[in-house]
Amino acid sequence: ASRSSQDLGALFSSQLELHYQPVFDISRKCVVRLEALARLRDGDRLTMPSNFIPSLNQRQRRKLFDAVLEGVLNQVQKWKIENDCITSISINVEPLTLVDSQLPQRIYNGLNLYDVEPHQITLEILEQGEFLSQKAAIRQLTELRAMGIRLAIDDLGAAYSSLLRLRNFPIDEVKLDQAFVRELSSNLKDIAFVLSVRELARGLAVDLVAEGAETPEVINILQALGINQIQGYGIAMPQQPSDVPNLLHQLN
Ligand code: G
Ligand code: G
Ligand code: MN
Ligand code: NA
Repeated sequence: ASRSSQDLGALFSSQLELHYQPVFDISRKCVVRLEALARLRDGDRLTMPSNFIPSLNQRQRRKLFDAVLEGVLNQVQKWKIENDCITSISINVEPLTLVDSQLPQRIYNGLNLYDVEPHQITLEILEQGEFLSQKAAIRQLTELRAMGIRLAIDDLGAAYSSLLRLRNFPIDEVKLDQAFVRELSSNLKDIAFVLSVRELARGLAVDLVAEGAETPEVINILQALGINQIQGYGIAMPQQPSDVPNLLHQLN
């Protein structure tokens, strides 16, 4: 696909750029996933999601998702990442965008067009925004998962609904919110939360990722607590696509 296919021209005057942050498996010592994070590029200036997503309407958010999906599929096809540790690229999706009735078909078409396997895409369900109907959400998620798409609950613990989502949604992965991880080396309370969520994830047989690991101390504590999948600035910052192969080389 050309650069212009990733252009949200009608939406923004700037180009959509995707940066990628790894999830590192500390016991296998390799990167298991990459999370795509949207930015807008205007010359030397990068605009972060918190500075452009809130002002988008629902139609525009759907367009953003389509553009991110296409960018990711294009990148997966291009990288042809040759190792068996990375299995999937993660895309952030808001509840209202996720339940759009045409979404499964749009993803299906994209996968076919780029010759990418469904399990190579993980959808991270964001805490921002509520599902209007739990029933409709579960129906949609069940359809996506039946297609082979991986599903994750993002920012677990950051909002009131997340335990119910964990209980009711068909998911493959849960990401413990940064709030429980960042101060792990100084706040003993957080150890209780991490251990409890570890047991919860084990009992439900879902992958658990700790987000927001910023220091070697926190990474060591997570490892000692039996948390293997770790994401955060202490592992790696989000990277430009051109830096990803080098990063994988360093981490793997
Ligand atoms: O990129 P940054 O690390 O600043 O992310 C800030 C927030 O924006 C996070 O909550 C992240 O999930 C969200 N975000 C990043 N990329 C996307 C995207 O493509 N779509 C949506 N809806 N949110 C995104
Ligand atoms: O909501 P979500 O988990 O998708 O948010 C991802 C956001 O968190 C991105 O903006 C990313 O840059 C940021 N992030 C990733 N790792 C760290 C970290 O270790 N510390 C902090 N403060 N932010 C992080
Ligand atoms: Mn996320
Ligand atoms: Na998150």
